[in-house]
Amino acid sequence: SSDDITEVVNYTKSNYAEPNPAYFGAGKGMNVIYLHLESMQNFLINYKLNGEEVTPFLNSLTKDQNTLYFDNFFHQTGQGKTSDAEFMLENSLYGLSQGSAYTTKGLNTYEAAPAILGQQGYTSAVFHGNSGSFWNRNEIYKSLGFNKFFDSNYYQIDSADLAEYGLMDKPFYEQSIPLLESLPEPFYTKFITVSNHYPYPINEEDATIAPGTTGDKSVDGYFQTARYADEALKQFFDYLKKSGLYDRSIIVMYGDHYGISENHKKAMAQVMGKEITPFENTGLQRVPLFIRVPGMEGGVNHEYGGQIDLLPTLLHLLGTDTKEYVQFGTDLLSKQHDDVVPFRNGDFVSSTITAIDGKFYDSKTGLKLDEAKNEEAKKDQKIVEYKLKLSDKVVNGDLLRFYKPENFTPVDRSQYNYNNDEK
Ligand code: GP9
Ligand code: MN
Repeated sequence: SSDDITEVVNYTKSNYAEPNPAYFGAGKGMNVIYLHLESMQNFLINYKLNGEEVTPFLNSLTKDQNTLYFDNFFHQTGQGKTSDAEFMLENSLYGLSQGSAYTTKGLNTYEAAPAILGQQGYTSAVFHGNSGSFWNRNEIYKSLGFNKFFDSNYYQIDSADLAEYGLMDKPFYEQSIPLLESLPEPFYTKFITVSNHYPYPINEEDATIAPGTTGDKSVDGYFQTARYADEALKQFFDYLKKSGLYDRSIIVMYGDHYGISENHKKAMAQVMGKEITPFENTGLQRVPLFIRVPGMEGGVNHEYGGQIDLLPTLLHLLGTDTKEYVQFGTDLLSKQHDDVVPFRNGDFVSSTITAIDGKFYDSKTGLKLDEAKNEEAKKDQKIVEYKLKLSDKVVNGDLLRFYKPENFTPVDRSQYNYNNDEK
């Protein structure tokens, strides 16, 4: 109802974090290229397997002059996995506690990145070498305002290049180039990769690093498919540099969710060299985040944050204020960024507190918090629950129908057609 949306808007306005002048507009007018790093966990970054780097290219970006690498960035997905990650970064709304909002709420009204940027002259597109109906993308992308959706129909997929969830990353990027070049600039794009997907199978000729030695097949293979994904990325970056796009594009890379689930604790204990306690398991929900902006000062950023924060962060880099929008995250680069990161099950993590199942730990030491600190944690816990509840109200009640930000033209789904009927 309209009362509900008033409560939501009051809350998100009070939670708004002002842009940091050192970054606001740093990428104004530039293209946006999101590279979705399927199942990439942060422990892989700078990890050495038998003395060898697993992701040498991503590792090199942690030292790139114009790249910010966030090493305390968490995925916040639930059952909707990839689709939850996408949902958060396009909307700064949480995925649902059950199922996938992409699937069940595809026809809602949204105020998503492609629509916001579309009104500033951006053309938006998604590239994905899988069938367009997977996760109901071909429907919800219209509601989000994506102009184009290049799904598997737009790619030549030989059986040798076919992974379980679509075209392998190297041919995927290669074949995406002419499609990308068909777009007018500036563009807002997202490339959704699939090679590094559970259960991490790989052909011998694609494997350029030896498997892990835990004896757990998916954990051992994960290093090899992650290496392949890293090589594919490097190739795509080579193209971006050659074409000049590199110098006029913001590149954002994020891990979408964990690759190795809790069912593989034993093998992961070997990988990490320590027992995977609930506290360690929470730490393993870190996913890499890289943001490259030409001309921006890079470095390693230790701020605690999550996928919900991507949209306001990006919009501020583009010089677009976010005050009028209903967004549950806050700009990672803002001095007022809220570093409490809710997980979809109500647990949370911040630079000081890690909350798991109602128990509170010190984020630095992993030790249980003492009574005095527990009180602060309980307050954070309440806020986390309130945020998730409010976001759920928006999504379940389709509340953005009742709220039009100033200068925002609502998306008309009937204007979009992707020609990606099933083959
Ligand atoms: C498939 C892909 C995988 O199109 O994006 O989704 P996931 O299984 O990781 O949620
Ligand atoms: Mn995924």
